[in-house]
Amino acid sequence: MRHLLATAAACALTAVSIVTAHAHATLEKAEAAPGSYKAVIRIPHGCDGQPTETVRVEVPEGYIGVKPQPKAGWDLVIESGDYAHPYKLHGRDVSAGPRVVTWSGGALQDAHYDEFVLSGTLAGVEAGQSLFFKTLQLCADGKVAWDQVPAAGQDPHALDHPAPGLTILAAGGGQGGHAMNHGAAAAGDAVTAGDIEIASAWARAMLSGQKAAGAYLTVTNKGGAADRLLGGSSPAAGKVEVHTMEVVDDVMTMRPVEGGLEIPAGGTVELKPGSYHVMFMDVAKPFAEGDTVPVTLRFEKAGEVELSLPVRVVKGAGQNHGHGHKD
Ligand SMILES: [Cu+2]
Repeated sequence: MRHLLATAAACALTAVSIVTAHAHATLEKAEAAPGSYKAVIRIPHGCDGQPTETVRVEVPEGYIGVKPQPKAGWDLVIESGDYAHPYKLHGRDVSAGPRVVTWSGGALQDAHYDEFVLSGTLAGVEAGQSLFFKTLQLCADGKVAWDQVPAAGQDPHALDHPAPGLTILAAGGGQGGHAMNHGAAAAGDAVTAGDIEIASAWARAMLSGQKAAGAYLTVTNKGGAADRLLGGSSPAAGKVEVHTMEVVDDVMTMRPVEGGLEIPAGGTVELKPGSYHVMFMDVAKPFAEGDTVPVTLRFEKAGEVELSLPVRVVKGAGQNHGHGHKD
């Protein structure tokens, strides 16, 4: 009897220590729609029993205009740098901001718990995408790095030291998101390059066997001189061209726009079904709803602009999207 009790107690202790060792640094709210987001990073323990003296968080691409919350007893350092591409934030172009935030000089005991808070905006992100907040804890003579990012299809629970992860929800689908574009549905934020702004970009879902698909977007030229959309390229297609659509001899015909599509100074050109469009040709794998298609568009003056296009099904159309190309 006495022996049994002792064994049970030992098992209970072992179970407790395993649970402690496996408590990861995590985000309080692991799902959010584009827009305002408060990242609360929870630090559950120190480094092998030692108190945590520094917490360093890498700000993921797509989380912009970040402001860290100061903590009493901790020094706060913000390292800023360029974003991978410019974003729109409250109507302004933003191309750089905080990339790394470090709280240091504290003493968070191993037995204690604390939270480190960032406030910012999720921009240029799409539903289903994951953002990872790589987090480093430094102690007197040790560290814990929460910096592992799951490979495609890998379960993050299989990782020893996963980076705190955030999954993006559909725009407007969650409470607290206020970043809906007017009429742009979930097409993401506008992307800018020089004087050119691109919004509401998407690609049409394809039927199996189709080799070509249209993509649509709104291009605004905020500059004082006309620019031209010349063409583009995509790893998903053999060729990307700018097309016009017109009726010739009662047949709807598409053809490349010669010399590129002019975007007048101060003007907006809408590429839409039945009109101008970007054509993906020689597509190996038909675009399916839920995919995103990367494309680089080329402008005469603004240069190259990288976009990732959500794929959408057009209701009641599709069948009639015969392709009258005359190559
Ligand atoms: Cu076309």
